[in-house]
Amino acid sequence: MANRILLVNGPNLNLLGTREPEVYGSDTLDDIVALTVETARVEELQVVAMQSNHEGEIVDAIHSAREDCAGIIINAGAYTHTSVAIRDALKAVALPFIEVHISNVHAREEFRHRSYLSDIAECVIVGAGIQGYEFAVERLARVIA
Ligand code: CA2
Repeated sequence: MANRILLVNGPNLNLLGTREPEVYGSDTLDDIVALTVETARVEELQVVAMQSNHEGEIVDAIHSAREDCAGIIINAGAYTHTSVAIRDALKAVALPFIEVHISNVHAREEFRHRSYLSDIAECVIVGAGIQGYEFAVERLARVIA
């Protein structure tokens, strides 16, 4: 459907707001979903939000988006740096997607500098905190218009 987008949050992002506030801030996953839904509402878009700690569930959600979504916003968490399966799923459904990271992964450990998703993403937003999800909705709205 042209006015629906999938929001994917990957492993451990359900713990946001409970630990490591110096890295990820004090906002929770619920805050991220609320911000994304509200930003999308202004753009006349609906959000299907999912979070999973399991790679295969994320792959399944991406496959499902092919039926009823026009684009995807994904913070794949640590799977960003490891998952050929999530990359292949995103490539297979061929929907425009935006990769978001709350922290500036490039200012962190070397292993976080590599992304299996970035080169096939429509755009990549890192280090803007949860505002990155707001930017992502605004950008995706333009891309799928
Ligand atoms: O900066 C991001 O958004 C990340 O995708 C977050 C992932 C990390 O593996 C990526 O390299 C960058 C990790 C999310 C873990 O979140 C936690 C929240 C509270 C306590 C512990 C972890």
